[in-house]
Amino acid sequence: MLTVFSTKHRLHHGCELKDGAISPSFENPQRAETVLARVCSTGLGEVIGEREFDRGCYVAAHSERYVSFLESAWAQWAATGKTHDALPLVWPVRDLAIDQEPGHIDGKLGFYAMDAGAPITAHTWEAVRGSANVALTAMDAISDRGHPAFALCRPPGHHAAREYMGGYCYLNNAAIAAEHGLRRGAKRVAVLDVDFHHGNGTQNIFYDRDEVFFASLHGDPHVSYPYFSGYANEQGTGKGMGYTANYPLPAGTSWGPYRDALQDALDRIEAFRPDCLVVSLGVDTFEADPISHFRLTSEDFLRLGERIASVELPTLFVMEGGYMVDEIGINAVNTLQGFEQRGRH
Ligand code: SP5
Ligand code: ZN
Repeated sequence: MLTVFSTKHRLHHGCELKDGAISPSFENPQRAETVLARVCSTGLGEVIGEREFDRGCYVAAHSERYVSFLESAWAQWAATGKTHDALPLVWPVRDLAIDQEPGHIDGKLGFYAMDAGAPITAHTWEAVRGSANVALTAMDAISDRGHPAFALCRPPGHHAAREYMGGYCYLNNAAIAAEHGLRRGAKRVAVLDVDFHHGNGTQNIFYDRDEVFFASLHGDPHVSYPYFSGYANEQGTGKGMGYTANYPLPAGTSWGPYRDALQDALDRIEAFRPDCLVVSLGVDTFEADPISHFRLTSEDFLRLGERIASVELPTLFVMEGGYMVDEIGINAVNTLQGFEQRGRH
């Protein structure tokens, strides 16, 4: 399988607010390096760098003013004399003004963020653009050749919505790739999100659309981040009604019940008859993940890949979460190898 990787991810490493304190983010550069090392040591296939893409490719999934904010946020923050990571501290919830973009950078950060888990540092935008370009390059490979590909994205993307960042995510790499697939001629694209956390950003971007079917398996939002989305009754709106499927699962979920939900999602994807499949591949469903609560083993990721292959679609895997750095490479590449083994039979 072809892997696309950008060295630009190394430019981004920041802090997050957790457990009442600011500390280094679980989402760190070592994650992508460990996955790359495993791709190479297992001989998964060729590794190529990312190509450049127009800003219009990002604006296909995000608003113009949000992309402008991401481009200029660090400069505006630094202009106030600050040198540490930019994080938001106030949010426009419920009856506060959500239609008026503030001028001050502190207001802008809250306006364009869902949490204090997506720090902006001096070179964050370069890394974020590199990550989106990785996903776009990999989607081109699928559109050109119909072969599967692995976009080794970092930072991840699935919490990023049309107009806000959060949960380590800025641009939604999977959504940007799906939009690119549609522009390249696909009539319908399915997105399957297997990260432990609900793919709220991807859901938001495609909620009213019927040419993208979105399915997500994740920790029940009643007890798991991001808490405010991912319930089973979220099924889409307008002509998008019925084109979003959520599978909230209890803490402690292991392969058996996970597999049953996965099979239901895959059956629905097949019924949708998409031209290609984008998989938001988070491996934070692993039993030893430090911030998540499922119990998949490294072996289970082989079976996950096999099941995904069973729908026999041109497939783009996009790296999302996974924070047990020692095993992230094994678990991500096990999924890809499971997929390829099934494809050979
Ligand atoms: C892409 C992705 O997987 N984003 C996940 C963002 C999760 N952010 C909230 C993490 C909450 C961590 N709380 C547990 C701290 C352990 N001491
Ligand atoms: Zn996650």
